[in-house]
Amino acid sequence: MRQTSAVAVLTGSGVSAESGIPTFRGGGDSLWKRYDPRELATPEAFSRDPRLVWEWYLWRRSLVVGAEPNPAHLALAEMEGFFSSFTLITQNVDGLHERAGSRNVLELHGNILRSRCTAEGEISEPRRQEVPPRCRRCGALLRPDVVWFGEMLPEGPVRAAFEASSSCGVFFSVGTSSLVYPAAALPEEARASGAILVEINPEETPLTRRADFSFRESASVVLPELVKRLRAQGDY
Ligand code: BV8
Repeated sequence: MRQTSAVAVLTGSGVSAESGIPTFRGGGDSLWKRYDPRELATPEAFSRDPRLVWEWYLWRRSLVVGAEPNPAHLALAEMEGFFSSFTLITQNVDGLHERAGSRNVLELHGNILRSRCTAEGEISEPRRQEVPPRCRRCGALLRPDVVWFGEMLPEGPVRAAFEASSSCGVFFSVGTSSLVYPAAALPEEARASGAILVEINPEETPLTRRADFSFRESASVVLPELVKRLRAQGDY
């Protein structure tokens, strides 16, 4: 870490797990264990049953609103100040990195707290409390401003994420099962460009055998410890 000036970090839902937000594949004790997120987070599910999809997102929004950033989020926000180039790329839609103080955040999959008009494509607000909500400007259905399976990711954040991955000295993959593309291609991009690849995950993933270091531990333990050592040794 002391030899590099550029760090990139990819986070997944495991980073928010300790803020009380269930991960996708962990199942957890979530009310929606009977539904597979990969079934609900799709345009097909939304056109088939917008009310059901909105009930799922409104429930998840209530978890996000009630959640606080945990030590992993806070450590990443502090680490940003240690390097001249630090890019935080997240698959998460909960906005907890920004709430923890991270500034250079790339939201690859959008943000669950924003709604978008399905007719105009713009960010909008509901005209009144109804499910599914409708656009206050034109009355069309609103949708959560997130990227569903089968949808393209936002071009700007994706380009910036690949640029950061291919130009960093150290790349961290934290709290992600490394299954969802194109996000899961970023660690490979970093490695192919000569970066040191570090994984932090209590479980093994398809990335584990490709990583230079893989900590079989939770993010809220490893990241604060890493920041503490960097602060102690560095002239940060
Ligand atoms: C795309 C927003 C181009 C919504 C999400 C067939 C048809 C169409 C597409 C595909 C297809 N086959 C494959 C694809 C591509 C597809 C894909 O990758 N599918 C996978 C399942 C195989 N990708 C897409 O569709 C993407 N778009 O490719 O467009 C295209 C277009 C048309 C046709 C073809 C291609 C869009 C992907 C974005 C989907 N939206 N979220 C919402 O949130 O509701 S993805 C969703 O999964 C979340 O963003 C989540 O972050 C992400 C990845 O999951 P993880 O974050 O890794 O979470 P997970 O639960 O899996 O793992 C948690 C990990 O944390 C675990 O490993 C656990 O051990 C660890 N953990 C737990 N506790 C801790 C911890 N780690 C550290 N500390 C802890 N305390």
